[in-house]
Amino acid sequence: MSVATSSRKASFDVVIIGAGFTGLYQLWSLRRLGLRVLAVDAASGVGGTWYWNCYPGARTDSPSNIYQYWFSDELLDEWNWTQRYAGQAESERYFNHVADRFELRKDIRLNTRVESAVWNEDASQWTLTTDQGDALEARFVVTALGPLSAPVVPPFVGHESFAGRMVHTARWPREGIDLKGKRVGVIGTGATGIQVIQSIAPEVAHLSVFQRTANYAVPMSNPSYGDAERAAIRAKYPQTREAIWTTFVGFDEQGETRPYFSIPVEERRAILERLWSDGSLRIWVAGFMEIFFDQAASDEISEFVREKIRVRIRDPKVAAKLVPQDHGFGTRRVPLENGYFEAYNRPNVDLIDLRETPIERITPKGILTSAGEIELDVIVLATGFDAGTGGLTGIDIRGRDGRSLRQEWKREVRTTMGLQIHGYPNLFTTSAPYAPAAAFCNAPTCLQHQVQWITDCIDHLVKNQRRVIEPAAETEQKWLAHHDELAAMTLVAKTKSWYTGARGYEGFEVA
Ligand code: N01
Repeated sequence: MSVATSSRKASFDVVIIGAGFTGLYQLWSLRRLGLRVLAVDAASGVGGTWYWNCYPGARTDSPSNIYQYWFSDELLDEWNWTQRYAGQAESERYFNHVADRFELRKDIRLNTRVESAVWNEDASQWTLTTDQGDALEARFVVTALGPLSAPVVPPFVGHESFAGRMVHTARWPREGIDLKGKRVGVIGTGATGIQVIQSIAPEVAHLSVFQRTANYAVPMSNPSYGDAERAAIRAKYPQTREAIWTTFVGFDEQGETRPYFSIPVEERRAILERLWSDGSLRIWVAGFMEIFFDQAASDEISEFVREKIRVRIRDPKVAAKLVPQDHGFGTRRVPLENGYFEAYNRPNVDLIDLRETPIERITPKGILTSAGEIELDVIVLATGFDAGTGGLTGIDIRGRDGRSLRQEWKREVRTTMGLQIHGYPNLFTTSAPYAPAAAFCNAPTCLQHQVQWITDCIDHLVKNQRRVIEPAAETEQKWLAHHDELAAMTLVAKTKSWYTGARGYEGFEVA
């Protein structure tokens, strides 16, 4: 059944917040059940992450053959990926194609930001209000906000005084910014900062990189695909489709099963070399599981990666700053790179180590560190996201008895398997904290898994005429205890990163 999408007050079975990877698939899935579904998105186009993150060099680092939907054989047959790792524009085209191909647009309202969602106990339904003045009633709400959708702007003193241009990578203007001949500062060296730095270094007059934590990164091998490569990849789709649901983190290859230290040292080294030369994330997620659990194995593998990085940087003093020493390889999100470390061999690129010379303030002319002022025309904030929580707390969500998710999560973030929250009936969340694989996964695999679970659950409720579903407080407590028990065994939990919610500063603004 189609729905009118123009009225200000309207009723639906399900409202989905977000029209990115998850939202589009959720819409397709729920519509097939015959439900009245609307997806709402603040952006002016579909694609979520791939709509917003149009900064220079933005690209996936899961291969295109597993960074896609599996629900339609026709889609798999007709969409032609042009590279192993798709760039932002190609990914965005894919989501637009999906929206058109499956006629999803008629049930999507763009340029519409959900501001609040209030549970009405008597009517057993949600009312959502938007910045366009809509009042949308829905029996179920699914949040498809993405884990990394609320950009964080650190509270630098003097922020407002900068006379040049300051831009967060996730709010990059779609018309682009001409950086040619400019003095540019990039703050942040996560996956995003790395992609920006390696892309703009050759074109800017001068690039100052402000690094707080050095990151490991693996060189990307990104061959173009022609018909022959695509045919070979398609021929393997049945196995790939099978594999992604059963591997450790939703990639298409399982790691080494023998214990790390049971393998002779030369053979260990040969395996690491083979994984490294694949030019992918295999060395991280399809190598040795011990990097996540065993300090001695982590030390050895981390040193292997450090050696690989060190030799690429000419100045040993710069190399010493770029080689991570404070955490093990793979305990934070590992990015792929293309010439990132070589960028620091260029005469127009400087590395500013913020651990030695912290930022004191932003000035009208640039950035003042404890070593002096660096004059800049453009400041790029590659400072990441309020991961997992930011999308949800950006909406004023009121559950049973008027409880506020924003307030509750200030005290403690809680979910049941990342899919529901006690006190918020009929609210389903995706890419939320405490899902079995919310962040530590090839996102498309785990998000499709979550969508399928939510679809089955709603189908079950509707077919069995059950109006409300909500996890019990004890169930949630048990789940959190179980999650924490497992997480505590890992080196990931002992490392500061967006995985563990660490931001390194108290206050911040969500852009
Ligand atoms: O964000 P981040 P991101 N002063 O949080 C620094 C996905 N992604 O946007 O590490 C100075 O990783 C911060 O320093 P520190 C991917 O999952 C995927 O880069 O906290 N610096 C860090 O260097 C990725 O992991 C792709 O000490 C400050 C950086 O900013 C996730 O998105 C591409 C600071 C933030 O790094 C997030 O990546 C891009 C401050 N006050 C992103 N505050 C691909 O698929 C923060 N920083 C390839």
